[in-house]
Amino acid sequence: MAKKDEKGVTVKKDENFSEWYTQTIQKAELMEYTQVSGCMVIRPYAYEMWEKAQEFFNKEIKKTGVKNAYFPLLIPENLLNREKEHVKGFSPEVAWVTHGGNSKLAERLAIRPTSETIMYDTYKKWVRSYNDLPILINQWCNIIRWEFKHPVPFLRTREFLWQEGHTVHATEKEMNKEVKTILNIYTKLFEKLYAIPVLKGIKSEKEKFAGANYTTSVEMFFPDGKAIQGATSHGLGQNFSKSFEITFLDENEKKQYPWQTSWGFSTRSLGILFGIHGDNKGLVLPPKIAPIKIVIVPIIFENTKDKVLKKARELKKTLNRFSTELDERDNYSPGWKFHQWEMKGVPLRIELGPRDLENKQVMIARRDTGAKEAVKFKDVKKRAKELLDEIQTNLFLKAKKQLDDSIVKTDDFDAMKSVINAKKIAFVPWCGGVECEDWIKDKSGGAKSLNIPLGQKKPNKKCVYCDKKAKHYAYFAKSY
Ligand code: 86X
Repeated sequence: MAKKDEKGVTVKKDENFSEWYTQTIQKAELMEYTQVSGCMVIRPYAYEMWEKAQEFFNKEIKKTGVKNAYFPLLIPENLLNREKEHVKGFSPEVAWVTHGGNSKLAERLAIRPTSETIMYDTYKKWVRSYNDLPILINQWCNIIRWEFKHPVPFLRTREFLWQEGHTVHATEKEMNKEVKTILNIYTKLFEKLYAIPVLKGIKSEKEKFAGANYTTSVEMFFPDGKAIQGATSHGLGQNFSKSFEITFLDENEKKQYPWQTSWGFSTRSLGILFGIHGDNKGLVLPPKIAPIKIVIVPIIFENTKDKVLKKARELKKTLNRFSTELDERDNYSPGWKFHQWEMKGVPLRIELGPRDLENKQVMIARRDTGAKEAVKFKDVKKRAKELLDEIQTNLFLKAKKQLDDSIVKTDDFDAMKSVINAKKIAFVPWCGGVECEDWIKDKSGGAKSLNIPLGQKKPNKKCVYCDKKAKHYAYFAKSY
């Protein structure tokens, strides 16, 4: 192992968050840079977490009838330009394939920046009558968007992995139901697996996806005081079905344009996970998404080595269903190992030395609180299970408190500005206007609306900024 990696994270999370983040994800062996800016390696330790997210999400969507498929990476230029509203503003980010070997292609091929166009051009062939609906398809794939803002591993990369779901329905009502179902699945994914609380709601007119009738999202709050979108679910209306000529005959043999949804979350969610739960020692992983939930570190002395290792291996077997790692490496000291596993965020550490062996016990240390306790061999399995559950809950509650403490409700614009400046989230009565949002952004030092909680009753208030009647309360903050 390289010398520089032997040290822990050298800055405090709350003093220099971005440096803390950069160091932590490298030292915890989550990623590696390459020669291409914005294109990073996702190392096995992080990829395993992505697999956990895939597993969780696949299970949920499959319960609702969604199936996975795969559509091509390359999209011919004419298809990408089919829906002008959707590509508008995005075109500078499209990466193109122009040659096959040395010969120039007759038509440029876009590397998918999102797959609406290629998928809907295909759906058109599959939809004839109401019997062909709904279409419920998801794909897991990579995306390339040639951004020019400086890249941040996981959070803003030119290539990333995601899932994109694209569904087609006979009625608007079914479309709305799908949008909501998926938004609820995202909520569950973040809250149950990632232990991250979310703000769930509908995007403002300004912030919605231009190709959609409306956009819903789950938003999260980052320790550096910026909000970040974790996932979105769009009600596309008939916008795409009209531009891609997807039509069906209804029960009365009448030609109709179907109603569509699209929805996605990406490997950015892992960056959010690392950023929210980590501490000064490095990563802190919620047990449910941790690739290794328990690490056993044997305390080795020459004369008791065999006995201690024998028991440690036996313990590993008992704890195997918690993905337990036994660190038998003999070229590192226990203290060094403790630090490394802390850096990697492993939820529980079990220490076993000759003295413990005599007492028929182990020491168990929690990564989230640092608390240590002695546990008798016979109780280890049961106690480990309890502790893992406690850690999962504790991390969620801690993040929830941090989120709740960051939200300030006010209907005064000066107060709103102070809230934004203090790197918090303002919850304000708002008219929802596009122009008004421009003004607020300008006058508040860059705050955007995050989203608007669904199902609220209309406030009897004026808009926080423009004095028009408020339509609803909305969250505003600086964001990624
Ligand atoms: C918007 C919309 C939507 C499916 C999602 O948010 C979830 C999953 N897609 C994505 N979007 C673009 O449409 C887009 C288009 C082009 Cl051409 C581009 F270069 C970048 C884009 N970025 C976002």
